[in-house]
Amino acid sequence: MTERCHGDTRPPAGPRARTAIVLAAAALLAATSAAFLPTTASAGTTLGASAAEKGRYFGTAVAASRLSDNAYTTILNREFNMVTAENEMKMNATEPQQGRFSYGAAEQIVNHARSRGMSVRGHTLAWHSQQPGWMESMSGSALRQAMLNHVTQVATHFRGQVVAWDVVNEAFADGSSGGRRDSNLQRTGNDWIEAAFRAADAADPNAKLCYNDYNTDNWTHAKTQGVYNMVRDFKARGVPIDCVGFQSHFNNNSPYVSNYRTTLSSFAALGVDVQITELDIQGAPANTYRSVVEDCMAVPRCNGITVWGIRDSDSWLASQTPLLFNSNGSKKAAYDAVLAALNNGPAVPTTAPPTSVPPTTAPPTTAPPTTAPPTTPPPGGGCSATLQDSTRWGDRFNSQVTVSGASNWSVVVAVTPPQKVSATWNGSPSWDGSGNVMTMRSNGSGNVFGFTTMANGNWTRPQVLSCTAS
Ligand code: 9MR
Repeated sequence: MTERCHGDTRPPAGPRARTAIVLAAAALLAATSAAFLPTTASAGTTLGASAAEKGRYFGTAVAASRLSDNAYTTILNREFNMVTAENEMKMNATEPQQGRFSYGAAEQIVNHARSRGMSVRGHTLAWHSQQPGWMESMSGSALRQAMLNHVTQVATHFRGQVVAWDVVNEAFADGSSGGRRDSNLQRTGNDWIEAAFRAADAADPNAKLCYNDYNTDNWTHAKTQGVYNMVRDFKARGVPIDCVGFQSHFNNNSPYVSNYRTTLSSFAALGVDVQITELDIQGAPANTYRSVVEDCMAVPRCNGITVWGIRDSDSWLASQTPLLFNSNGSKKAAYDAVLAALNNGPAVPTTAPPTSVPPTTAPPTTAPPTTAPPTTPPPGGGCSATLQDSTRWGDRFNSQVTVSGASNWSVVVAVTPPQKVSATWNGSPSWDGSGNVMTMRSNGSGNVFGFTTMANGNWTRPQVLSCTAS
């Protein structure tokens, strides 16, 4: 069963198709389109590669205005394999005047990310806040129509480039009511959220569609329960929802609590992926960061973590120094704790998640055996490379290649279309024009490299074509 990636056979739009597909995989949101490139990093040494090895992503919020800052992009390109536009995809940015869409800054971020093998989370299609002025003053059916048109236009524009959308952001009230927040959108009728999800589903049936909120981390809070009940209701009625985002802005007023793992697993049990979407923690205590990552790693459907900025100076709460890098770009203790928790965490088990609906396409009958016979490449200039299967998930699998006979080497590996390599580690990859033939060069990380292949319905084992000593 495949992750719904651009390039897959597109499923028919609509709740039934979505439900069947979504239930089939706890997924790395990594595979995108033909421009798909690998994550060039070493497992164990960067956040993105360490997460990828465990079937997850590690992302950050990015501001377009910072992409010209070399120190910023150096960390971004090295550490992360998922990107969220911090403000550039919000309603006021993408439709500043009604019917006039503006995508320049958002596209800068999308292009920066995708040309470097990072995936993109879209944030956000519908929200009571950061609306353009023309929308703020609207109400009733005109507002409903304008909101749905916005969702349709923006999701269509980025179709195939955004792996997950925060379709609706922050629609629940704080406090003890557990109900919806009052807003102009809410006043168009309680069904505005599901209407937005249906519009997004029709516009981009392959993107994961998420509900995203803050202060939903504590399982005992009314707001958490309110969102939970909505998601349960949506799943029961076939509203196309795939995931729930937990912003997880932790501070002294809204601290991390140990029932966070219960929250993540309880939502996941509803049949949605869960993602930590805007993580920052006041003071960045290493132990709390570690706990958050461990909680995600303990929940198979927690498939990714995004921190809300790179350096403390990039944070919306800079004075709280809540991020993983100092303002001068150096790694903080929290960074080391996060990296260790990623590396120590379990891989997503091959048996996860539970599926109560049969997949729309039959599971592969020609799956490779778990212990692969070594691949014998044609003789190269003094080295040989053997490929072994490693972890396998519902939509993708890892392979490990061991090189012998040289310390500086270059190994050519081919995957079978429509397979795509979504992440690599312990080597420097480059690609032929088709994107199906990868040349991996040693980068000082030893003689074993690995990569993740998105199956896209094809489970053929990748082939080593050659090994050349250099
Ligand atoms: O980080 C964002 C900041 O630059 C903006 O000024 C602010 C405006 O509302 O939004 C911040 O991002 C928010 C995100 O979109 C939704 N969750 C809360 C985030 C922090 O306020």
